Amino acid sequence: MISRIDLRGSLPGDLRATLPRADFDVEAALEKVRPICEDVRHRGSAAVREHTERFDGVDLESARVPAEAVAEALAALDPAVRDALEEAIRRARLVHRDQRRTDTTTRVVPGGTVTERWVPVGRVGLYVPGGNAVYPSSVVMNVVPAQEAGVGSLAVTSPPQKEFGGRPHPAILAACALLGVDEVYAAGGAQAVAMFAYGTAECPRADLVTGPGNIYVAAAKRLLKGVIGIDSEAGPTEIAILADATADPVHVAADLISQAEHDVLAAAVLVTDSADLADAVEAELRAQVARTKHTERVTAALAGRQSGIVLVDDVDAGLAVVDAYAAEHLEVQTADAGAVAARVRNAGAIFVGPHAPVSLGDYLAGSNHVLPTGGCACHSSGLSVQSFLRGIHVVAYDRNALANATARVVTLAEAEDLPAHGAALKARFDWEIPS
Ligand code: HSO
Ligand code: ZN
Repeated sequence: MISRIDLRGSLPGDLRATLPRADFDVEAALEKVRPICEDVRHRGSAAVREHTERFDGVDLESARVPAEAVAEALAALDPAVRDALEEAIRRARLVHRDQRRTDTTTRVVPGGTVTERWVPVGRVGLYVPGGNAVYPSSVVMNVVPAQEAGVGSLAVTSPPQKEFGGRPHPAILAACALLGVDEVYAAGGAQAVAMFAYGTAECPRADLVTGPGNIYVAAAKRLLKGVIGIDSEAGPTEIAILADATADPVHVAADLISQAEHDVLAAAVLVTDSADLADAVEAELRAQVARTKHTERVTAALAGRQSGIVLVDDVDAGLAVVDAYAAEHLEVQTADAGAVAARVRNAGAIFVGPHAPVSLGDYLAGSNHVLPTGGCACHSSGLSVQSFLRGIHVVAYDRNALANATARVVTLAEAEDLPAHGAALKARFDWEIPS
């Protein structure tokens, strides 16, 4: 059902290579998406339409979802789902509002200042996946930070669904309407990313594209990065749980299954110093997997090479393992979980103690669920207000301050054999300019 990796004794030198990870070969998908992106670049909407027909099986005269259809989806939304989404939005806004940055001005020398001015990206394209599940919660997680950052122009795209007349799932449209977003497109895969990157007759180009997607979306992001800004490539979801003998195996198993439910490539990793807990969790997995709705998908994810139970000597060794793994989501279910969690260096998000399962964060904790996967948590953060801002340095020096800097600038410019750099300063003070 789930493999075991026994790291008791001593930890291997290259810990990261020992740990399970999904086969998510973005590089291999690049060649497939390249012609699609090129086609959208040259033929715009007509290319988006053709690739949509080819991959999603629907022929759409226009990828743009009419604004009335977005509003109608909200009117038809189940009131309980509406209530839950509204509360998710409210909590996410609280957290993301607090992330807003204020400009800072540093007086470097008398008469010389550098201000860091935080400016929102002008236009953002937000990708909401289709696939195995429907993700109105991902609409919330993308739109809320963008709005709190002050992004002026927001467009959402999501793959068209045959059973909904070629539009994205109504719950996605309804979530857009709840958030006040009425520019929505029915496009998925590489063609949607290219649509944002190059712009088409019906969709103006965007400066940045964010949001998770499948391997083709990740490949298109890698290919078009530079033409358009990206958040991260986002691979299959991951949960790691660092647990000791105090953890409840019923909870641990349920949480592993909760993320395994996303995808056959989803990763569920338990790191523990308790062989008894490992046994109890395995027994629980067997029992709970049999009862869960998406049994096949979950079984495949748990049995995949990306999942496993890692046995370690103690919590310290467990911390070394979870840091090397750098999970998208890390739960800490140990004695004194807060103190243990505080020592973690690498994770997309950390869930502390018995009452903070990842599913809470997926929907309602207020935290963001668009997080770095595939070990990228050792260098990247999840989506936040910061993802939608640029810090612009504004340099203001008066004549005196510049005069005082000139000799050193000239020295450094000459050291780099770039004398015209120095000359630009000298010209302001009638110093001799070399010919
Ligand atoms: N666990 C996913 C997000 C999600 N879960 C959406 C349910 N809906 C990646 O963080
Ligand atoms: Zn999830």
